[in-house]
Amino acid sequence: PQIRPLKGLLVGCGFFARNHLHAWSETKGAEIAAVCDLDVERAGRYAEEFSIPQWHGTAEVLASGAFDFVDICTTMETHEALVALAVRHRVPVIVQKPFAPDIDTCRRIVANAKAAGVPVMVHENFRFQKIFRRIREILDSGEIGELTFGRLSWRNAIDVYSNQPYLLKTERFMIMDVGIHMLDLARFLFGDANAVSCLRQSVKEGLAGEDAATILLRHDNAATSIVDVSYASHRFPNPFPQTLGEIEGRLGSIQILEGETLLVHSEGRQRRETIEADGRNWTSDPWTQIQDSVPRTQQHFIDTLLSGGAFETSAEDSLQTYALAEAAYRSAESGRLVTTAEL
Ligand code: NAD
Ligand code: 89Y
Repeated sequence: PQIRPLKGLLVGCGFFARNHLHAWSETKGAEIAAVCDLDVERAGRYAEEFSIPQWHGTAEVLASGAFDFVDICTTMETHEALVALAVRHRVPVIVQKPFAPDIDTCRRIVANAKAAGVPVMVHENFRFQKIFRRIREILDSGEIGELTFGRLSWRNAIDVYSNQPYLLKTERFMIMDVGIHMLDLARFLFGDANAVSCLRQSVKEGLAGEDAATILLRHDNAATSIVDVSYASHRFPNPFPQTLGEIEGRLGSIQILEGETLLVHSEGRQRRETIEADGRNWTSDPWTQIQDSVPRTQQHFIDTLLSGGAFETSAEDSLQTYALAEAAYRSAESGRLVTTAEL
């Protein structure tokens, strides 16, 4: 039987929402029935561009009962109130990273949603990049054995400030903006971590927060990983938005190289694998690798909502990723190793 698509409200018609709207138009089992933004003209422009029948100047329309889910694509300081609004009206939520400005707020959001039984997923799309799905497959095959060490490195100098000017004024900037993606990847690849050491740097002048950070993680399985992120690294050509690095196991290793290339070392040999872009007509370089991950993230949300299973990056699971970011800030402030048990 034909099941009607779930109807969604998209909240926040800013820079990144354009990728969400393109992705929703190809997500099976869902459609966006309305968009909203505090700037209602902005909402109207996106509604027109994406042929969405309704637009509004507030998310209060969630009270109408017309929506099966809400996609929150606003910056972190708005998430607690918006998720609470959705929870009040029993509407399942997918909400962009970073989850909230600090871990206590994340915990309140999770407790509130859990008490009401409303599903909430954090839109954490980097683990849905094809390259990390392929790495996960290689790790699951056992080819490189039990993991011992890894490094995930995001260093570039894109002018992030033109598209996302709010980052200039964000005190918890780089660890929240890209560090959180890397910490989620570290958990996706190596499993949970329990202790963090971190140094933060403000390289560009005039920023409210850090634009670079180096984070050392101790994982539960005794593996060590390093996450390093920077928006002040001048490389030509610019490697944005690639996450580079290496993963070492007892039987082999994987290098993550430029050009979405994996160099897999095992059984005394090396093998090269190159990941191809999906080839969507709405993606464009250099953003393709990120854009291609958005439909997969949203499809996971809808499929899991329909099946009643657990989201990979449920709000509750994301508390563990967030704890690593929170511990990173506390380590940078105190100059010592911080365990997640202390938080
Ligand atoms: P933006 O500032 O360009 O857009 C946010 C929009 O939300 C604005 O138009 C604003 O008016 C609107 N808004 C704010 N509060 C609202 C409310 N209560 N109700 C309705 N509308 C409201 O921000 P952006 O750059 O699009 O980023 C949004 C989020 O997406 C951020 O958390 C950012 O970190 C994240 N992001 C994620 C990725 C990724 O790859 N996952 C990439 C870029 C941005
Ligand atoms: O904000 C960042 C993110 O989350 O992904 C890419 C980005 O938009 C710029 O680096």
